[in-house]
Amino acid sequence: MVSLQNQIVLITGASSGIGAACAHIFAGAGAKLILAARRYERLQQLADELITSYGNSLEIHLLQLDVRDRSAVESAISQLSSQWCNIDILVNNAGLSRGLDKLHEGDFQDWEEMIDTNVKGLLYLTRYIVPGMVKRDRGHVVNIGSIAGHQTYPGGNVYCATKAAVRAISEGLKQDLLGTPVRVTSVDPGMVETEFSDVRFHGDRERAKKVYQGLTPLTPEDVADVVFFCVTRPNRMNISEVLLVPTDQASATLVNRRT
Ligand code: NDP
Ligand code: 8X3
Repeated sequence: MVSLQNQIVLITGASSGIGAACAHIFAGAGAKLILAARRYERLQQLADELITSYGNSLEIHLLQLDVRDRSAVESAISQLSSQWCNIDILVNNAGLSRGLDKLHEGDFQDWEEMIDTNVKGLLYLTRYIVPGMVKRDRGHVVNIGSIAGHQTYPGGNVYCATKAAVRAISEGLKQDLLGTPVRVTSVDPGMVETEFSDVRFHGDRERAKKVYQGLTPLTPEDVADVVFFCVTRPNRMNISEVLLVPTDQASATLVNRRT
């Protein structure tokens, strides 16, 4: 098992859900954390929680960053100090869905937001960080994909397309890094209860709650556990793709609701 002690881990979308759960599990393993998101005060709250739980020796660097802004990503990465710039693990987690409209009735702004965040943002982080990994002969990129990248569901159209793109990008990156020790993993969850559905439905909490009604979804910690498992395997081993779903979910459209 690879030790994460003192490894530098950058997590995008750390202000909530799966990203925040990843921050917890990596902090518990002694990693140094670069936590990125747009909501800086949420990152500060998380950092306080982590220090309370894991102690003052925990090293954390916060980045207020919109992954859609290529020049902001470039300057955030290029301006990291020597203490922080040698990133060992990149968790490309920032992402969102917007709406569940039929494609022919879809909202252009929703489409742009999903494509710019889930695809282009992930590409920007990867493009600015992976060259350093190749140079240092070490590194691991974990992309948070989705079951939506494997199966399209009604109204999922553009969100599913972005996650199918993430899957293709992970596969392509692995191919392009062949011959280097840098590893690439796509962790693809089914339903996880986070702020995801609140964001999808633009803050309509009642509608968001119904998504998980009568079934037991995954928790963000379940996903973080899988990410942790993947990055701590021996260096000879690359877990390329993991699809994890709740026991109550058989496919993107087939779930077991008890009510
Ligand atoms: P949350 O809404 O709880 O978290 C999403 C995170 O992404 C937030 O921290 C948010 O931070 C960040 N984010 C969104 N847009 C941007 C941006 N432009 N720049 C920087 N950060 C951004 O949802 P989840 O934890 O569920 O989602 C995490 C990932 O998991 C996403 O990629 C999602 O697609 C994927 N996923 C989720 C599933 C689920 O059922 N929940 C299932 C499968 C995959 P902030 O707003 O502060 O910027
Ligand atoms: C999130 C899971 O099925 O709601 O990627 O799209 S799903």
